Amino acid sequence: MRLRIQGMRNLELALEGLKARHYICLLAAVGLLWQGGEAQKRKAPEGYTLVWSDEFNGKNGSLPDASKWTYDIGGSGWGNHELEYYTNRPENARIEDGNLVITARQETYAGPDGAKFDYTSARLKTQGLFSQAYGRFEARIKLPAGQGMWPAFWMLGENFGSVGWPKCGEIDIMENVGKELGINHGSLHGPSSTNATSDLTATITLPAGQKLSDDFHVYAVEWEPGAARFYLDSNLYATFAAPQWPAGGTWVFDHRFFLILNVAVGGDWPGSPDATTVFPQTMLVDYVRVYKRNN
Ligand SMILES: [Ca+2]
Repeated sequence: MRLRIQGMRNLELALEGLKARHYICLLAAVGLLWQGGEAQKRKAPEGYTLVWSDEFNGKNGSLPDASKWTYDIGGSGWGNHELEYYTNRPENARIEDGNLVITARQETYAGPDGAKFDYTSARLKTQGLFSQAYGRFEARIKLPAGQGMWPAFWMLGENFGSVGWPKCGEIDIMENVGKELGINHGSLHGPSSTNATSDLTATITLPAGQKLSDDFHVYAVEWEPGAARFYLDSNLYATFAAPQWPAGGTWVFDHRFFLILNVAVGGDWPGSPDATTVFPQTMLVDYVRVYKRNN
């Protein structure tokens, strides 16, 4: 902000007697100044170097960057009896005011086989476009709210297509069920010889009844060989290490993972929306940034 005010004063002073060409040059210079401020805000956490990001700063109404994101499309229930049909329409995922906006809508929507759904939403992923083993993965997100909402920022092993779930591994950086307005869940899921999955999971609750849907928060995991640390903003709330992994399970967190952002509606965990649920609901994502640890 300081840079911008300085820039505006310089602009006013310099405007007197300048021709349009000079004015445009000056605007470009102010732009550079302001970008400098943005770059400073984007400074990597200590010990890390930024390797991939999407700031979602494209034109209002535009689709997410196709070089970075692809979609899961359909209404299979996604293994959890979810109620939504995921589309790649701008009505369900678009850029608005510097954010990716994923919108869960209540509407009648027919899939290609004619099956009808009561809700639509979107599920974006970097599968086939970007994946990484280890590092810091973070997103600044303002959550939707309400019974039946199930927003998530998470990752699956890149080998999902060949070995399937849960052998590929799952890292959940942000998961929230809309009836728990102030609670974020961070989890690791893997295969098990004795149960359906092997898991470690933890929660962090905002103080004083605050809601995750009231404001943006930074959800992050710092992942390295044999360990993953989970953060909400600057609060470290869980450290999961390979030696803690449940008996019968396998630590499957030593290969590349890709990113997923979605808002599910309904399903086994959150339960269905009810009369209290307000539609549409939006998840706003200001940015997703991935860092590598400096060694
Ligand atoms: Ca942004």
